[in-house]
Amino acid sequence: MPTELSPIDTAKFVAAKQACEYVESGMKVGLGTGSTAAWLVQCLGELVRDEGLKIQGVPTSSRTAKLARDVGIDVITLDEAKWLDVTIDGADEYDSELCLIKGGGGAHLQEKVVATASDRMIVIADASKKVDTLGAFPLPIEVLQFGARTTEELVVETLRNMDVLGRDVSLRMAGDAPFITDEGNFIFDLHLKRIGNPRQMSLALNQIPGVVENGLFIDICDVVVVGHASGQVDVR
Ligand code: ABF
Repeated sequence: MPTELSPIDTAKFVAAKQACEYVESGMKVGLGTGSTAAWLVQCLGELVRDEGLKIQGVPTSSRTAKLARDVGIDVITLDEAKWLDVTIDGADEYDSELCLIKGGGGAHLQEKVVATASDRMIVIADASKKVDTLGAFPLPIEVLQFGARTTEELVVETLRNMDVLGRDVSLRMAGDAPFITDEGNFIFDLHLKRIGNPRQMSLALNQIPGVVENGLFIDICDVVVVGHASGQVDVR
């Protein structure tokens, strides 16, 4: 383990390290985005360099692609891979049914495409990501720039009919300008506080034409590897 890690980084690191157990030589591996996934990419890079692990990695963002190349992982596109053995990624929240909120890092569209094209999705997280009910973390939705204000109106209208506690919608910013995803889209963050029915919410949002994809992952995650500041790891 790297020396002098903060408690939160210790938790993320041990989860990432443990998740490397799901990776074997010859596999095509989806590489997530975010600070926990960055530890995973570092750990896999070490295995490639020091232990002769041979994998092909499909990154879920331009950030992860750069990091993976920097640590010596053979990077290919999803179209080159076609199908993956496993994807390992972080999450913003997970519940007891392994439903997730993702997209705090702005990459949930590629993350969902890659995870859905994988035999297994392993989430790596520190213990703070576990919730009884999803929704305290704002739910990101990626939307087309074209007609974004109209899409926002339709989202607000849709939320009126849903089982949620909050209904605020905000355009994600990067400084003074809107945040732009790798696909050239905007992100709205939905401050819902509590999502009573994540499945219904996901379907309703994705029916709005300007919505490209929402950050709810339902029936996609197979395992959550939870790291603790003590160095202990649980698998759920
Ligand atoms: C990605 O990174 C995202 O989907 C999620 O938003 C975020 C988790 O970040 P971190 O690992 O930094 O907490 O997995």
